Amino acid sequence: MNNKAIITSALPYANGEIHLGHVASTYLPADITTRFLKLKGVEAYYICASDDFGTPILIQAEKEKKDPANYVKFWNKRDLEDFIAFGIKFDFFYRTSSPENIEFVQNVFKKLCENGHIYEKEIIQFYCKFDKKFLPDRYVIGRCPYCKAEDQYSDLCEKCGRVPTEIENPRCSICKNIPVKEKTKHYFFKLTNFVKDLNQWLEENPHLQKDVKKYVQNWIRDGLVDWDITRDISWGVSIPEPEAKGKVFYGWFDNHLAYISSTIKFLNEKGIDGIKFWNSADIYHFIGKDIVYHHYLFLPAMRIGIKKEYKLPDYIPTRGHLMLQAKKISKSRNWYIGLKEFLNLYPADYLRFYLTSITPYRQDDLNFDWDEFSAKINSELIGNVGNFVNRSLGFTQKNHAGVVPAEDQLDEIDRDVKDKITNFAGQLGELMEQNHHDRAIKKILEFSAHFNQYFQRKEPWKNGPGTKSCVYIAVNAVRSLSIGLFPFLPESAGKIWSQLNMQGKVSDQKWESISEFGVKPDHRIGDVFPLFKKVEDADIQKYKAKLGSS
Ligand code: B3M
Ligand code: ZN
Repeated sequence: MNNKAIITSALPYANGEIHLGHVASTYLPADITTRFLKLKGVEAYYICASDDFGTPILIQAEKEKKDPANYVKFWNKRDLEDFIAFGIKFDFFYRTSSPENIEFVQNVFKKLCENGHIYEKEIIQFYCKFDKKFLPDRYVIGRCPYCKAEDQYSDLCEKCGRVPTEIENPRCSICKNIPVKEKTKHYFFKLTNFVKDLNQWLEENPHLQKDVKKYVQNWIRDGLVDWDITRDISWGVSIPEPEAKGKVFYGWFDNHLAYISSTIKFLNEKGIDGIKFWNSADIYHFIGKDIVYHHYLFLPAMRIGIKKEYKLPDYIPTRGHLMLQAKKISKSRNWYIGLKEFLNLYPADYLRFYLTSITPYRQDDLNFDWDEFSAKINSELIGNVGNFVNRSLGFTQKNHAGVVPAEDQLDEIDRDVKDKITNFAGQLGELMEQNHHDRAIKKILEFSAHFNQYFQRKEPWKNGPGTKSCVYIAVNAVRSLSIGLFPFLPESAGKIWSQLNMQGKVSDQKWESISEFGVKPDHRIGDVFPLFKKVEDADIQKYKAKLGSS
């Protein structure tokens, strides 16, 4: 394992609130991995930023009659607040519209030009004579040529999900007049220059997911197309060429460069050489499956295009989309749950537990189901983990005056469960390193269930021979659980740690110490209280009914 790592997750567009669909596949897994790596002693930094530029954002800001710069500033702040409430701990959260990123993007463009990867071409674009504007992407609405749905964007039909080649009955989305077609000069990135290098990188990188890799290799085989990186709008990184006045870069040209520019700024300010660190670290970009194309093709091609001054990613963990009650999440149809709204109902750890346990390390879609959420929290988190922690610590408090006894005698069963603790750090760590967070959670549940049975079987309340060993072992298993749970449920892990009355913070422990017997005889534990509160069915039915109606 590399002792340095940079972790990023897809940058949220600064144009609306974070909802459950955003967090399941990217922010939460990235946060869990970062917390794990830190426990492993890796110098790991989790870097993110708001994605501030692009046509959809400009349109939204105009609709709300706001200046785009103020508009994105608002969402940058709000998004970060929501992430923090969810226990997502970025080391740095910046923005794609930062001066550092703008300068960096323009430099990358110049280098790509020098290296022969950019060319100019005249194209035909819609133009609105009333607004005196070119109309890229979402500025044109019309009828979808495939499903005939009205009022669809020219670059995406939200009804059938296809990308229209040419929208029917086009209109300007601002004034609804019919646009004309005009010539404009655009810059293109020669993606086709990189077929060989991309194939080689895909082939040689051992950490990329196999199924995603296959996909991407097929795209390359079917033929890549050069990429129009220009937009005739005012909101974006301006193109540093005198003849490109009034033109900006397409949002996907600049946004992923903020992974690098934000990291460099953050590290340099810490007194660390940012570029050197980047190039010697493992690089992780956590994404959802809808942006595979951008992260497996554009992003590496651009880094190769500037002669790999910045290392290519080692890991691009890609996960599927979250559905809600088996239906596609849609903000316009009000079929979504805002993160903030959810966290007003339940603790962050409930959601972190549930989402992790239903999210495999694959591209399959996932489903948030209120009843399943309630069942999992009540039976697994509370009935298993909460119960074991509470009964062993409660028993120690009540029957041993809160003082952990020394082992008296050990039998086969005791030795067997002690082995479980000794092997736990390695077994759990292996799943974490392979990015299988769902399986790791399952392993934790198995561990806890096993110790629950052990406690039950040993019947320490009868106070027979071996009781002291049982209490000693059980309390130590609680300690192991606390550290193992920390990446997933940081708040609850902290509570367990303080009920154990251990020194320091659980976040400062070493992963390997999961397998140590760190609670010594004569140690006095702290106050014991239930970790979780049951999810009530009446509430769940209420929330279910509310969904989709506003
Ligand atoms: N802002 C959001 C998305 O398409 C987009 C990600 C940028 S990552 C560099 O999911
Ligand atoms: Zn118009």
